[in-house]
Amino acid sequence: MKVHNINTAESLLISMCDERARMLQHQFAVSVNHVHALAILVSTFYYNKIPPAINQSVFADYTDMTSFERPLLSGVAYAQRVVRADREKFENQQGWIIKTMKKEPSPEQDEYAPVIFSQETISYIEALDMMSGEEDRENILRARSTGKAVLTNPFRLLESNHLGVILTFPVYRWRISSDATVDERVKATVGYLGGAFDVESLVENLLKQLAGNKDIMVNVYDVTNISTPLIMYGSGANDGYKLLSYASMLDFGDPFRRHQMECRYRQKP
Ligand code: WA2
Repeated sequence: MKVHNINTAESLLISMCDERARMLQHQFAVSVNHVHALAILVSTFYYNKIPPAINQSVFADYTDMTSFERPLLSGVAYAQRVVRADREKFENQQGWIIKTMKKEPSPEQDEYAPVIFSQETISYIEALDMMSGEEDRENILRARSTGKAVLTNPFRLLESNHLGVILTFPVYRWRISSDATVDERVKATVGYLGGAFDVESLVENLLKQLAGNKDIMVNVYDVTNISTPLIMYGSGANDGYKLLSYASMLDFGDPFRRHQMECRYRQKP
């Protein structure tokens, strides 16, 4: 790309960065909304209907047919809350034992969050206790005590090993008022509906489709802790044309976290 005026180059960079941030934020929000609806689906048709109208095969079909609604998610799953006293009964009913995220039989814990339903794209997390992974566990605890959608730090996801974040919604046994206490929320928790944002490959796909993609470098950071930004997308390498850069704000809907997109030219414009 050649422009003869640095102001033109700068306004072009700003508009390209803002456009990308807007698109990413939109696709993120759409995906989060649909996972919210899935959490309500499980509550309605698994817990509030006798006999339950959802099993693994129904969940797999439904999530497969609606995957177009969640463009940035590589898969969704439901993990049921199981307390220590109920583990044996639960395992007998399921016909399998709870495993850790390292695929070993789970040692005894106060409580577990084994996956009982999963979209086929991430079927490898079936039977895994999501509380045995640090990032997933923090999400589960924060989701159930706030009642809100929460996101993890960026980290390497299971199997794909792609950089991404996990989204978690709590599922409560009964309708819970919006001013319920943390204690009431924890007591009412029956499980967690979540999904994996495969940022590394799905954001790449999104950006590839846009004009000017070859001219600019895009990095996305979790800047919740401003002194230690965490790379979420991009190489993070400090190269490209350093004299001109721009950061667009991103809002992924978790008020506990801050994200931003940083853009610069690959070469002097
Ligand atoms: N799902 C897919 N890949 C993962 C992962 C995960 N968690 N964690 C690490 N790699 C069922 O919060 C509940 C999904 C966790 C939800």
